[in-house]
Amino acid sequence: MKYFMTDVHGEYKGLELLLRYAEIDFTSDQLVFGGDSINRGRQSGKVIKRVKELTEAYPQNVVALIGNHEEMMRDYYQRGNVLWLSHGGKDTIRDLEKTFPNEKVRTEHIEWASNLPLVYEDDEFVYTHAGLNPFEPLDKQSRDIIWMSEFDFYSISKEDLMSLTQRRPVVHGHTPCERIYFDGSRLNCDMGSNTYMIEEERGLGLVNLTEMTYLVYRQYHTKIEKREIARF
Ligand SMILES: [Mn+2]
Repeated sequence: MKYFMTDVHGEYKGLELLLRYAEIDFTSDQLVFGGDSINRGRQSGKVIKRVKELTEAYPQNVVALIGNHEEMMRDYYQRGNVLWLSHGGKDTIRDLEKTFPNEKVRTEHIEWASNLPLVYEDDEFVYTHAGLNPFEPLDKQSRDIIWMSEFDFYSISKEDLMSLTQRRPVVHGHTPCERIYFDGSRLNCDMGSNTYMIEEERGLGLVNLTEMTYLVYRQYHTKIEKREIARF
């Protein structure tokens, strides 16, 4: 089975419950994280720790990508750009200090999360945080793609996108959506974890790309629902 999870945004409890509920076998199943593990939620440190552990324990089957929130953290530590502090960074710094009291261990985790790749591909799908530029080769995409708005990404013609990916659909997150739809070339899997203004609407999705179904953890009710991915 191939799984995808994105925009966890510090929702450690939901992450754990979904992984357990899905009974993922990390020795044979594949799991890709689409970035934005941190900020907004309370447990960014634990999410980074868990995702890092999984990628190191199962390097063939678990992959993590960078999102714009990790990019803001990267820009803060590498260049002193304070944008991150007003997007949840202040709380995340406190949480990282709590989760990793040892400074060396903390720095290791920050550097790991700051240096994740922009794109991952397998024989069926291409994975990225927010979008792709159809006019740059997949292995030479600019860092801007992790900020791409849903409007810009979905303005790209299906033909241009499919010619870039050699007919593989693009699996991504970044912009919260209420339901996961597959338009034949794109699949947005961000369900608004710790992001939607209305708490009842906040969800974290675990997408099964092999079955084209997904589990959604509703944060407010702390319960999991299973759904089919809609196609149009
Ligand atoms: Mn996000």
